[in-house]
Amino acid sequence: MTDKRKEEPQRGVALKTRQERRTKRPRMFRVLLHNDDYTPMDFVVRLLQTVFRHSESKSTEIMLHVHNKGVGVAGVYTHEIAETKVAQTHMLARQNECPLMASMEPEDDDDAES
Ligand code: TYC
Repeated sequence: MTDKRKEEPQRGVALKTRQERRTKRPRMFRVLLHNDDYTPMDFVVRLLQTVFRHSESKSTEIMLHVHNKGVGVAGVYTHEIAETKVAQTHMLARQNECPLMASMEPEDDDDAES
């Protein structure tokens, strides 16, 4: 069992399987909005419309969820797009002197790239 020659072919098979899945399914990230006491509700609704491309009613729904629960999902994107949305959120918030915070977290997906 400790013989390296017996383990190596198994590693090769495992790598090939992961590579096939990786091209099919990139890892996805939730962009989260966090509640605070100072950012105006209408600013959050406009941000959800402009940065996250939601309708006005969906934006209001998400904003109220964050307001009531403390955190909520603004959208789900690949890593680079999610990073850009977080940065755009922080830039717009700071320009308007709002403390609004966004963050990102990976979706649970065993088949996605690590
Ligand atoms: N709690 C804020 C208020 O009462 C509204 C708000 C909603 C702020 C969502 C941030 O991510 C947020 N004005």
